[in-house]
Amino acid sequence: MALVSLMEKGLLIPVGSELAYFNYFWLRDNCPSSWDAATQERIFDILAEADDLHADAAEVRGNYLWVTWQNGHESQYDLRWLESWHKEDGRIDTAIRSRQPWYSNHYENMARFDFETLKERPAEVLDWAEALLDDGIALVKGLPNTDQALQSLCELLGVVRPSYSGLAFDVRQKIDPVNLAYTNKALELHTDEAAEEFPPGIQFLHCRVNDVAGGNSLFVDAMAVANELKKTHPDYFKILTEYKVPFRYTTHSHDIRAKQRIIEIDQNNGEVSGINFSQHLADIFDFPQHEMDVFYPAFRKFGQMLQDPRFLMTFRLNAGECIVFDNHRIAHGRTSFEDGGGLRHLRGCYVDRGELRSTYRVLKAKYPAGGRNR
Ligand SMILES: O=C(O)CCC(=O)C(=O)O
Ligand SMILES: [Fe+2]
Repeated sequence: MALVSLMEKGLLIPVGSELAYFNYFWLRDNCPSSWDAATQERIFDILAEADDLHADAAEVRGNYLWVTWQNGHESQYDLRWLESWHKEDGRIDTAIRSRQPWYSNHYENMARFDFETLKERPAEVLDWAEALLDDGIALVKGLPNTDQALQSLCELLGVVRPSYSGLAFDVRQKIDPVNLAYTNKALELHTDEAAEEFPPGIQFLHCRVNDVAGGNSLFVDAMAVANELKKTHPDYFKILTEYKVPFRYTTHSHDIRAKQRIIEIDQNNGEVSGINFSQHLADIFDFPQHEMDVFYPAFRKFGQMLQDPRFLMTFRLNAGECIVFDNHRIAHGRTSFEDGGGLRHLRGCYVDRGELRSTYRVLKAKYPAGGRNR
């Protein structure tokens, strides 16, 4: 029989060919009886336990570790469950996937979905969510020319999150525009709302009308660009992952400010998860002047690489299409369009990436094979 050794703050138990250590607070906190069956929330209070919480006895019986605590409570732990935590893969997250870089020729291969099918088939929503996790971008077709269509599409992924532009924003030429998007001017590659404390995650741009000459859409996989920068200029890459850069958005009634890293790293797997980039909204950099000597070359190089035709996907967004993309990972922009030559109207919304991942986990558990082969 496997021998369990009781130590001062935890116990040692053989797991395969190793001795695994488990802390007493952790074990007691995660006794199977700690969880409410209906809500799956913890109903046990570790704060109320003794400071010197320890097991009085512990032994392996069959496939379980039995622990008797000093107050008489008994816990049973599945040995396979303990082993997975010992190997540090106890909580599998299906939403942590490997991002696939893409380049200028991605338009043909971009994942495409149909609005009506998405509404009818949750497994198709899973594929859509997977494309957003892996590629950071997907095109949805067949949206009617209504505000509700966009709202309904967003709600298939999660709750619409407001931003300083409200619950949704209409991109069209306006009299007295508060930002460049509401003119016919070109929009440099950018990520939206870097001036917000938490810039929005998934962006939806529903093309309602597009009759103008010009106004083509620009998209770049900034992860692919940042990965390239890491290879060619590792020092620049490091600088852009460390410095926190001020962004600012002002209107008659706003003065929104936040500091962001230009390149963001996914703490789960070390991948580049996104960027914050907008020359329109970058505030006056406030580092000591000598640090500008190192910051500007890195910032300029990365910005120039974003514009490299190798990475730039350009296409025309048509009425009834909605481009959906990770606002952190994918930089976007548009070319200028002719003034007075027709109408161009896009309506935008955001859903946070946490909602996307949640939807993905739930659907992946229900439809492991997805809706079709991607
Ligand atoms: O007009 C477009 O195609 C994009 C608009 C945009 O990027 C924005 O409103 O931030
Ligand atoms: Fe934008």
